[in-house]
Amino acid sequence: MSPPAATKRRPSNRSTVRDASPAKGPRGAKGGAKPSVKAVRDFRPDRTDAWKRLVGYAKRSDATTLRMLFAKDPKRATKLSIEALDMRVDFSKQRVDDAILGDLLALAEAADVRGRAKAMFAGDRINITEDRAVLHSALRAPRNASIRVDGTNVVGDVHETLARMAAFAKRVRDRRWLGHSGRAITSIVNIGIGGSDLGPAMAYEALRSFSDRNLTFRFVSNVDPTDFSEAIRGLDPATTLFIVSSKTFTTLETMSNAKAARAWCLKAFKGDQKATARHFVAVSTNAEEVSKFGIDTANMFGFWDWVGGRYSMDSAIGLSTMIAIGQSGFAELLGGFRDMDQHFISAPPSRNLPMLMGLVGIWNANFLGAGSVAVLPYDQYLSRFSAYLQQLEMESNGKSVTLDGKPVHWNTCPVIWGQPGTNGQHAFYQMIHQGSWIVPCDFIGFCEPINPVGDQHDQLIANMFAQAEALAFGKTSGEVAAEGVADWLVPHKVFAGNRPSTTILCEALTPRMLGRLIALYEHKVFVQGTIWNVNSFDQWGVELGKVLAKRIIGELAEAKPKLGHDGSTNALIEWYRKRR
Ligand code: G6Q
Repeated sequence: MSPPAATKRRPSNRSTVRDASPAKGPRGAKGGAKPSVKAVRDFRPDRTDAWKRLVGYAKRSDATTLRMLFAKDPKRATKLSIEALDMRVDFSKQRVDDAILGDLLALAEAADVRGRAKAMFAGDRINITEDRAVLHSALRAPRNASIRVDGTNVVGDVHETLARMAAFAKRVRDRRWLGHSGRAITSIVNIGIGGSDLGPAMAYEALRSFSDRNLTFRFVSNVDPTDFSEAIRGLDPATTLFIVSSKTFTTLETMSNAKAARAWCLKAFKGDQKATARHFVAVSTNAEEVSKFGIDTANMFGFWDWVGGRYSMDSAIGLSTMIAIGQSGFAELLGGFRDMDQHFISAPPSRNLPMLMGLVGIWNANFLGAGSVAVLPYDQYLSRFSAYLQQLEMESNGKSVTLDGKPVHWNTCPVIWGQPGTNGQHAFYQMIHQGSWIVPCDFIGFCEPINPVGDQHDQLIANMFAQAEALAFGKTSGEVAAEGVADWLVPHKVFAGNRPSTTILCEALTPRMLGRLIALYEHKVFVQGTIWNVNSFDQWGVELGKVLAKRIIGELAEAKPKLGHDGSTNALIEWYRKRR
């Protein structure tokens, strides 16, 4: 993409940044001193000139269709595609032109996306409500890098943990990690939830073809006992290892499942407590709780408060991934993350993949009124990718107050959903093609098949190209009528087209490529959160439900609880208690 002229404009109302008073230590749930970082911004995207101009373009945007944009500029596909890191990302089927892109880039400049990205990479405490640095980039930093938090270079700790993980993973992969009865471990069960589950579960599926096929991997997350019961089905306790993954080691679901696992394991070993040490390891920041549970802290792999749960799959939370694909595979995965980090921090905004992904998302959500985004990988191995992104995007940017605590007057994170093609084509694509909502789509495909069978991979990718083409260009009533369709049927067969999508075409689904793809979305989330001026790194919205659940768990256990909820909740509790 050539940088549109508008990027050179100086936004008239640049983001104002004020220094807050220095923090006096960690902020508890009730909040302590004011945040120490230059992060409490009163930036209002809707007050920038760029935003105001974008509102104007959006009003006229129905008059400019993708058909017209492509007809006007034969080089559009080349100009609006970026080739980098063995991928071609084609934005040309997004409803943007030079003026729109120019002002989106001006908006990013007004929000100081690049400055804020540098602050994040440098370890500034940009997660102001938890007074934490946001340093998932340090998890993949090379050994010789220096990233300081409170004066300490954290890269050394990262590599020390990676080395311990590698030594452990190798013992398991070499069948030298023996269970309590002396038999080698061959089944690995990760117990965790949210950020301690979605990444490992997604990565295992994605990289299954690189994994040791003689090891069995299962993932347990839900407090619903069905999840645990089904996960251990067919497994032998003597050859099963549980990785209890929990940053806090206090999460209700994970601790309940970990206790169930311990009971299942100890039952097989006639209550011999010593078995725990051979069949349980922990990934956590909470050594005290790990030890209380009975796991030897020598078998605990740590991480740090500057790693957010949903940004943690490349920390020790990825232990199951490393066991599956080995140390070298995991190093490749980290290398992929790092490639995208470097691209994000160094590529000019108009050629910067996460920047452009973020900006077209803002255009679609804030100006074209799209309330959701479908992520549609044309690769069965990415079957959990959309679920992973749901957390990454929606937990990060599903906020409605700004960093300075004011209500937002603009929409923030849309709903993220999707599943692999071609299956969705036979189900929900109808709505994307002819429904009343605009659903921007991300199509993700790979040139090299992992499992070549006849021409099936070509069929798969042909379908992906066809869907993006159909969405963009549709079929007019004239074209339908020209096929001899009866007049009354014509309206039903018309495809309005003009439906935006981005196509991400990658060379091959390798560990390195997976790392690049995930970091692409991580930084896209950062770009959008910065423009919306929300804290992308906290998740207070999950707290209230947790607190209420604790209270109700107590009430379900009591003989005659005094219920003080609303009428509906009281009645539901009573109805349940009578029938369970
Ligand atoms: C992610 C969230 C959340 C978290 C889980 C599990 O960013 O913080 O999904 O990962 O609640 O938490 P623990 O790892 O502490 O068990």
